[in-house]
Amino acid sequence: MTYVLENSWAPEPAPAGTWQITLTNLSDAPLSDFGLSLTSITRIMPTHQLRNARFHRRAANYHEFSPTDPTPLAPGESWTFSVTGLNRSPFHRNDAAKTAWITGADGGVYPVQVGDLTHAGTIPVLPRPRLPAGRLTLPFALLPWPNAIDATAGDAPVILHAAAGSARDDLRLMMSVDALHSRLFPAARKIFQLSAVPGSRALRFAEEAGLPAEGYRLTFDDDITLAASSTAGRRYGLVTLAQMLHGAFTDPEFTFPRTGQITDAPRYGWRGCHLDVSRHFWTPAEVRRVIDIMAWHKLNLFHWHLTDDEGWRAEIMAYPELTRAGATRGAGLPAMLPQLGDGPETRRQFYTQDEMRDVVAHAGALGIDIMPEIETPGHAASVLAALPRLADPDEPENSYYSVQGYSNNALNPAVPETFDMLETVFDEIAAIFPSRYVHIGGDEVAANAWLASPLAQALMERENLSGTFELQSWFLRRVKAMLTARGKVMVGWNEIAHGGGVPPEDTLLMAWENPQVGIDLAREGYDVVMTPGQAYYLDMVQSDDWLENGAGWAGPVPPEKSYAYEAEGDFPDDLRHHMRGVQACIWCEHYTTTAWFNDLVFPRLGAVAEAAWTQAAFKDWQRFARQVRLHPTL
Ligand code: TNX
Repeated sequence: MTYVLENSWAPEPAPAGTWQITLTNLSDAPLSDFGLSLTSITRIMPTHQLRNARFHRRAANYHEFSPTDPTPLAPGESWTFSVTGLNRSPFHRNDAAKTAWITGADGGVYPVQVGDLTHAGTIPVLPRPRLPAGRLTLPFALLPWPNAIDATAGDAPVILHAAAGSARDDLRLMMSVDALHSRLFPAARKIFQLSAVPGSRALRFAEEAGLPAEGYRLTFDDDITLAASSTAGRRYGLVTLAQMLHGAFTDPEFTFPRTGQITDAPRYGWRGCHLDVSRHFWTPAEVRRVIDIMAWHKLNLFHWHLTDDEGWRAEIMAYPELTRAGATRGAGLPAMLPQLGDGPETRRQFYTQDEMRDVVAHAGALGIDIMPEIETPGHAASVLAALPRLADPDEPENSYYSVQGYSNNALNPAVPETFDMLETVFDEIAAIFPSRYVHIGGDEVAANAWLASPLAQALMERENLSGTFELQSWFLRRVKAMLTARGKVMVGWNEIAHGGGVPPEDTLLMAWENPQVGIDLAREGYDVVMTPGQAYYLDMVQSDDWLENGAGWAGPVPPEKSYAYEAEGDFPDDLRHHMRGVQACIWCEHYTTTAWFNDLVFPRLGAVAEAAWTQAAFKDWQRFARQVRLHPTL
């Protein structure tokens, strides 16, 4: 690496301060006639002021500059420039340049090593430890904590074998949980056996119709009996056993019960986890591991955020452009430029339909439903880059911007092919995903979207619609009809209710902007899943210290805050039946590596999982802190 970029930020002048960037030439040759490209989530606005550099273009996070001074940069020399007129103040070290590269006069592209954003004039505070040492209430490894447990501690760790005469379905289920455990902890000893071995205890399966659908009862005696009324309940009972055995084998403070009982069932039916694969692509193997981790946490719904401005990741046979151009980012490409920590290289990243089917089967075998998300009408820059004919040709460029800095990024309701494309996409998606639920996005359409589109204007006049959100509601009602025709429930982000919304029957909205929004939606008659950024967005920073990674708009969200949050808390009694459950969201603008994934997702995913399963009265932060460190990471 022979070029280095360092950047710092100072708060003056208000409102968003000054960003200073220094490029140093550590190579042996002078650098002349070059351009600098960088990706940065803090962006420069059209009205910026630059010193010592020329600005060439910006597309969302992607920026291009060059020096105003044509004198070559000699070996060892630096070029410093500064800019004011930023979209907002950065809060943390990863809020500005994430990646950079130089384009030389010869057309060659050269990597640049990028330092953390520093805060001019202050010494950063190191983030504090996120978890206390914690303490055990009972010596059993269990997370989420069961809703009733009364058991005595055993001494030597045991493994379990299936009682003679067990049904083949039960044996299969037992082996599938054993395999899950082995995938999550490849170095750990196996926990379940089909046949007895010295020292093993027998596990008996019993059918008990009176137990709740996802519930189970474990009775510990010389033998162990697992009673349930469904496969789901039996699987959760097996995961409970697996967790306790794993803990007993790996941490001397844990044992396995000798006698007693666990009677358990989840607090909420919707126990979700979302993953954004658009901003940062996760391979099918990584997605399967996320699903394995969910199964270990007794979560049951995987929300696969397959499309967004930054990339369309689902192969659609009838529209190959969507993954040809719409899944490809790279320097110099006409459709989509590098973003959010990309280098200059071209990367085309998407899931084939077979890969998606494999993931669906993998999740299904673990009792996890997969809800696909196809973002409409906003967050659709990748669709419009792939299919430019879906834009109104007479809508001026840059006529509106999304919060993420994309211009003209919403599907246009007045372009008839928009609906043909969606019909086709939903047909293919419905053939891959058996879930009753399809998420259609609906968030963050710019407040002035479509207002400069003559086609949209004409439609609004014809339909007597006023403003962006009435047009959005008109659009979403048509989308809802498409889903109803396919037997699907329409799921969306809370803004779906804007401008008149859609009929609440068979609609489920996710309250993300803040908890109150969820209550307001319930009052309007919508069923809601609570996923407020202030507690359950796992991309939020975990303290306000400069050296944290993550987003700041709803933060900071330390693990204790995620844990303590009670989604039901402020719901009036008469609206509580609309609250279907809770969900963690893993947005990936800041997730440039697996290490960052682990740093941001854990232990907060465990906190959401415990809120989803365990009744409020049995939550205990200190116990959680002690338990959660036994859980797997990516
Ligand atoms: C808001 S949540 C968004 C996402 C971002 C997220 C970052 C939502 C429905 N829209 O597009 O990734 O904030 O925290």
